[in-house]
Amino acid sequence: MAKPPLSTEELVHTFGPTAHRTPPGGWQNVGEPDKLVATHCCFCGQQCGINLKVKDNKVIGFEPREDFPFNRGKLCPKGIKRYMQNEHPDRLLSPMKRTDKGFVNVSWDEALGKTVSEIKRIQQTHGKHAFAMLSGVSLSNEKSYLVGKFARVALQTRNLDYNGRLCMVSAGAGNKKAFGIDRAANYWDDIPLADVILVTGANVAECAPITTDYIWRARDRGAKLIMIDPRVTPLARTADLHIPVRPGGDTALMNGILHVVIERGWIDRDFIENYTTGFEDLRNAVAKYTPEVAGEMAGVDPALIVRAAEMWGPAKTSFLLHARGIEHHTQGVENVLSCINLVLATGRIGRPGCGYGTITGQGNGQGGREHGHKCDQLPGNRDIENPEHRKYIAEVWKIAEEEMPHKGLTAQEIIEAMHAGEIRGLLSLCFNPVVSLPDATFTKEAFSRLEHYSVIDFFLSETARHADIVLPGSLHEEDEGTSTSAEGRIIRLRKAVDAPGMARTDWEILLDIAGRLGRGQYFPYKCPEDIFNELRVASKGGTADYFGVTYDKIEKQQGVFWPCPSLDHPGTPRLFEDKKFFTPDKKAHFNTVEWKPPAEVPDAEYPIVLTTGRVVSQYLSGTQTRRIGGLLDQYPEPLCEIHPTLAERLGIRPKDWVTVETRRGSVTLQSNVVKTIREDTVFIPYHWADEKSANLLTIRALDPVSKIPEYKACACRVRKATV
Ligand SMILES: Nc1nc2c(c(=O)[nH]1)N[C@H]1C(S)=C(S)[C@@H](COP(=O)(O)OP(=O)(O)OC[C@H]3O[C@@H](n4cnc5c(=O)[nH]c(N)nc54)[C@H](O)[C@@H]3O)O[C@H]1N2
Ligand SMILES: Nc1nc2c(c(=O)[nH]1)N[C@H]1C(S)=C(S)[C@@H](COP(=O)(O)OP(=O)(O)OC[C@H]3O[C@@H](n4cnc5c(=O)[nH]c(N)nc54)[C@H](O)[C@@H]3O)O[C@H]1N2
Ligand code: SF4
Ligand SMILES: [Mo]
Repeated sequence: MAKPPLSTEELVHTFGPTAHRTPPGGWQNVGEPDKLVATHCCFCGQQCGINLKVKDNKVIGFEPREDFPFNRGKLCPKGIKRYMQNEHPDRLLSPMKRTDKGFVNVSWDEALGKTVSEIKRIQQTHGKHAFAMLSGVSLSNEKSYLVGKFARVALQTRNLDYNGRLCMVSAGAGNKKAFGIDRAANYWDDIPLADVILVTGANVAECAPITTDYIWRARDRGAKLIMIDPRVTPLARTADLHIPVRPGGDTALMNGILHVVIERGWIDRDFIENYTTGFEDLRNAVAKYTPEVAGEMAGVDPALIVRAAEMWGPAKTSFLLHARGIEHHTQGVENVLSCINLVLATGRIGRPGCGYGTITGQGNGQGGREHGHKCDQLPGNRDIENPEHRKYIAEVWKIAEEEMPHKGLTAQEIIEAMHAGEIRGLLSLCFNPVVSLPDATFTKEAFSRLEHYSVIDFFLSETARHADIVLPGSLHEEDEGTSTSAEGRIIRLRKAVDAPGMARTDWEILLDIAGRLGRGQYFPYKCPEDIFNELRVASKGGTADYFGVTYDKIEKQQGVFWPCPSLDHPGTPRLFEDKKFFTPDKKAHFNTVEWKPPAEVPDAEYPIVLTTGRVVSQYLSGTQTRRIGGLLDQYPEPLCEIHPTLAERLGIRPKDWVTVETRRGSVTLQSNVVKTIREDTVFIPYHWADEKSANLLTIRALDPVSKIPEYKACACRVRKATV
């Protein structure tokens, strides 16, 4: 039977009259703290150091943490306000079950008993894999590792995947293909040493705010900055060169730049010959990407392509950074490879000031993609289909290798299987797919069709409204653990307070479920450090090797960069210094990539390109940041960025209400008429839910390799709204 999300009235019944709107509040900073706890921000992959002020087991404020080398006291607006969640009135304090009158509080025993009886019922009737798990990488390394093991050993399902599937997987697949390892090649201290910095598909100032400081330190030394983005983002306003690529044009653009670099003889022949493979194929392929041809494909002036090559080509040191702007595409992996090709052709990697990196997204976007959280992966970034890898991890987990499930479905494919009735039950934590997956109407239908859904969260997310059982989990500051930042630096998250009310730490909830499933003997942990110590052994010998990392070492060194294969190893801030790569032949691989248009391109009916992304004051699906008044004040509602020329043609004035329509749905919101966007493209941030959700519009088209959705390009039409 279809189960719709709970309505406003039902939520009011559960929570009282404030529940249906997002309260502007949060906890107010009052009184002197009892203690300061040195930890890190719970939001983005920069993982800034922060001191939490604690009084009477409550987080009452923060202090900048000057001692942490990455951010040295700097924070962005989200970091400053993050402490307001712990005492928030919406905080889930008790397990709940769905009734015909809304959610009612129940005991842990009842909530977990129901979850486990439904897992058993569904698996006995429809097979083990009919019960799936979805998770996320705001979780610590310990929890990411635990989730991977829990799904395979306790649930015994192959269908586990994570929200990094919407985020880091194109970069991961590209990095593994080219370098054999999935991590930024350098720590950020190399950025200020670069003479030219190329940033593509990354709104650095709003989404990786502290990285701005590293780029500006390079600028202070006279470095040149190239920004590639359909919008003139805040950092692009200070760039030497901005290339307003048409969404989806990146492979053509990068091939065009490489074409000119080769033609002018700016390649590093010695490096290419001795340390790489595949250059001749690539050279032949990019021969046709003249600036004119590439410019036409990418929708930019060919002169800009030549200019970029002239800045990048002859430089002595350089750094290339990218993020989701090039990765959220059906050609996401190839876009990444086109960037790596340029870096390799000029041989500027593995040396001071010479580097490359994808900027990770979520707090533990790096670590969370190494420990077996993905449907095809085992800890240490091992392959779940590789017999040796399976054998090694089965031994660590003390199960027979035959018991280890094989590769399962990716996140979007799990939703499709729920929609098709093949997956009938779900346990999720740390993921809000109803807001964050493309084509939200379809996602909601899929959730309505589940026979059973249990969710672990600390706020009632829009997805949790579909749940049968809600389990109150823990915030960042309520647990110990580690996380791995964009630089590949493993850091310590410290517990500041206990989880309030009946809420429990996420890992304790999973252990309880494992015990009730009769699999408790495989999860004998007393604390997160026990889990970490098993993770170290499980990762040993894998590319993401954490064996030499201990809690103590992290404290002493202000973080440890992996790979760190032994206890006396200091960690690896800069990869490839010995010009040895992690591929079987130890060489870096060029990959020939040809440009293809996005899955849906503008036509007479839907003539405009829609692209989506973020604003500085909101975070992801907004479950957390839409509850923090000070952040909401900065950007309360989603706006549609539109160029004045396009706006005028459509009869739209600043702040007019406009309706944006695609083949999936429509959204009505206010216009934000700005000259900083291409004339053929509109941009909508995606942090809002329900009728304001940008994902009502986006398309369910996936990269064939990484299975990332094409959030950054689809076709739309825009009209003035009829109010
Ligand atoms: N404030 C804030 N910070 C965040 C987050 C957040 O939600 N809010 N989320 C974190 C997470 S999980 C992530 S993944 C990162 C994301 O960080 P970013 O990837 O930097 O952010 P986005 O806004 O998704 O997209 C970046 C840029 O890509 C551009 N773009 C769109 N289409 C194309 C294209 O085809 N080619 C190119 N070259 N550019 C294009 C957009 O105009 C946009 O400016 O941010 C992290 N930090
Ligand atoms: N249109 C469009 N859509 C996008 C994107 C885009 O650019 N455009 N970006 C995509 C990207 S890059 C990403 S990363 C995804 C993110 O999408 P999601 O992962 O769905 O977004 P979050 O808001 O992080 O959802 C996490 C949920 O987990 C909860 N949570 C956070 N920390 C914890 C924890 O420690 N324990 C537990 N139990 N729960 C926790 C939060 O309260 C929230 O409800 O969105 C994607 N969706
Ligand atoms: S959101 Fe990111 S940049 Fe902002 S304070 Fe937190 S970790 Fe730092
Ligand atoms: Mo992300």
